Amino acid sequence: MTAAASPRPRVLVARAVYPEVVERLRQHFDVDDNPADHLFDKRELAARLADKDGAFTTGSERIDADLLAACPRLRVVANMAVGYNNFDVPACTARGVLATNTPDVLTETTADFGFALMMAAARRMAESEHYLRRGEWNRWAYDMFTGSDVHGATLGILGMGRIGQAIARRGALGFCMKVIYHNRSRLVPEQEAPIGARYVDKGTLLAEADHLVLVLPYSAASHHAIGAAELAQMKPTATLTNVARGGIVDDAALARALRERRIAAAALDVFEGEPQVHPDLLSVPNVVLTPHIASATVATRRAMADLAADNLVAALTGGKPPTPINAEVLREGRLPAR
Ligand code: 8YV
Repeated sequence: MTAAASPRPRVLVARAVYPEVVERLRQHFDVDDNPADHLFDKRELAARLADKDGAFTTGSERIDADLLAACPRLRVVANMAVGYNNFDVPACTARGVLATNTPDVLTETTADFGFALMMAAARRMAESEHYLRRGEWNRWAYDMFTGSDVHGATLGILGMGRIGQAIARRGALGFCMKVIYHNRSRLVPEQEAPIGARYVDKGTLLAEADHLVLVLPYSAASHHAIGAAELAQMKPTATLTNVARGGIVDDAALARALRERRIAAAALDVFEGEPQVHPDLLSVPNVVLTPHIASATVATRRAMADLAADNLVAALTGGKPPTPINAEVLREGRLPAR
């Protein structure tokens, strides 16, 4: 069928995703999908998107000004992720391209995982498991893998959005933790009070937290928000957990701090340049490493895929996309009307 003869919008599903979700998209669109889950490089992505009206993306696809210039038909990019640092949002807005993400549906799942990672670091779970697997466990010892308590400790949250608040709730209500946080903006008293959260400056957060959890979005402003200088301000007994984005932590500086026991332990689900992991992190024992799976439960990944599809369908069929990032594009009326 020639391009001009096609009556339906065309969309690219850039990564392998639930076949049922792709089938649903086929009910509305001509779908170019990627069941083999080939990772498109910049040029391949531009070529596949050149004749498309919409894209279903994940954090792996970079949507920037160059790509948008090469894809003049594009009207919507629907990310299956709450984070959207893979999108140049101002460039999308300038071209009238709607960008959407998948907030809310992953909040509690990601908070569960963040809390679990923090506990794993505090109680040395990965380090002790590796020891057991290596066959080194031959006796009990009074100080074997002694860690630090989570209950009653001070939980520090950097980035107090939805996921940060959900982690704080677990700590305060489930584990009697004292919650301190730093964020671009302070919560309202009605949000702070139920969890006893205390707003502090970043220096105080670093100095007072027993367990520091990072849940802030990645941007130029948050690049290396935790580097050597910040790690030096933390307690030597403290743990650091990152479930936000790689690049917020200077991984080389963290590996050094862990090796020199300037902090006790860390837990990382995200890495600078992932899926590559800094080699120094791979060789320090006191860090728990997971491959960016904080949102990975069967139910939540499916909910994320469904929400990304909802956004794509609504945007290209005159509906109201549930979770737009740059809603001004909708107000400016550049997408098809119902
Ligand atoms: C995704 C995430 O798995 O939602 C996010 O921002 O980091 C994860 O839940 C990942 O980005 C894939 O798109």
